[in-house]
Amino acid sequence: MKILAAVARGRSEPLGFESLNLAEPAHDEILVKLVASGVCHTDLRAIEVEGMVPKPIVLGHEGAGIVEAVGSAITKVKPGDAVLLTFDSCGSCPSCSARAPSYCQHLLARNFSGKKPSGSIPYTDASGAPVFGNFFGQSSFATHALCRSRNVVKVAAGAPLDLLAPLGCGIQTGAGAVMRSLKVGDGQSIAVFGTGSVGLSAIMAARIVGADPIIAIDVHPARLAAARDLGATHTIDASCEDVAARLREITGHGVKFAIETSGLARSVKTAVESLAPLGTCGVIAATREPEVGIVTRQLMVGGRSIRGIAEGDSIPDEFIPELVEHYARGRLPLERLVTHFPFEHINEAIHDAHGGAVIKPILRMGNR
Ligand code: CXF
Ligand code: ZN
Repeated sequence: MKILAAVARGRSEPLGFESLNLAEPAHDEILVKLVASGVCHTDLRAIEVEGMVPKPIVLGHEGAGIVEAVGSAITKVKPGDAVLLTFDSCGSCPSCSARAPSYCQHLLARNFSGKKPSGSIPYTDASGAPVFGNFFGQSSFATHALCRSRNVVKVAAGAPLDLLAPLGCGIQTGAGAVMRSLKVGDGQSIAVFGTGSVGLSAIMAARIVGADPIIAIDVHPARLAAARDLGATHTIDASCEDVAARLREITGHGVKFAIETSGLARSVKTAVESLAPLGTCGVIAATREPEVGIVTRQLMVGGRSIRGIAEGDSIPDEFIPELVEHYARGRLPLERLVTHFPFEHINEAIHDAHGGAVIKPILRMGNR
């Protein structure tokens, strides 16, 4: 079948709209007609960083849409079902067997290789040349996506897909870091470094679990205002305040939990240094600098920990419906993070996400 997709061909070129050929779903595949897709910073990184994914490729990994067709082995969903798309995992490695699919041993092959698990390349372009896809098991910057059972989550008919789309990555990453990975509890202190969509999702989740204080750190006053609006009890402007000193002032002996979403080495260092004894720092963003400068003595003395977090330790079939319920009850006001763009304006959405003019761009594909 023919689909329309935004194709990334080179690192400095804008995405280009192309008609591509996509095969009908195989026995274990699900064809989804996309209604919306969030844009995540990992999409931007994949465009920019040479070698992160093969090119040309169709990116996008916060898709939401309606099932159009299913292969013969699919029982989880049927045509007409509304679904959110998320990361893919193999389902049988030690991590998946231990209910930790976001640490699947085949995570890179399943989500970043540009190929299907069978090794085939999903599309051909107008000249018959191959185009990579299957990004996070979906490639949602398109009118249609081929997915598999493990990376689709059914939601209620009529659910607002053009708001819920980013639950599949950015929102579950931030919220899951608080609710799943770190299991932050009532009355426990948390500092969130970076108030993009992941950091703000962590703040909304921290409010849901009753964390206190909830301290947001960023350099943009508008983002800090958004953080306060969404649950932060305190904010620190790192452009003009001494973050470590302010954290000590607010908490006395340091924070129980820190979440680092900015990807800045000095921010990771401050986050770790700000931990109370037995505190944990969750690292959600990869730093570009090779050295972070954490002194192991800081970890050892006081039993402090630092741990990496991918996709908020989410088991999507369980956690995404929980988040949908929080949204429905008004506890996860996603609409405050979102700016909508028509699919045709994808390069503008990417530009605005880059510069921080918008928190979470969501593309509308014009279906439904
Ligand atoms: C994540 C996905 C899982 C591995 C680490 C990076 N990015 C999501 O956007
Ligand atoms: Zn993402």
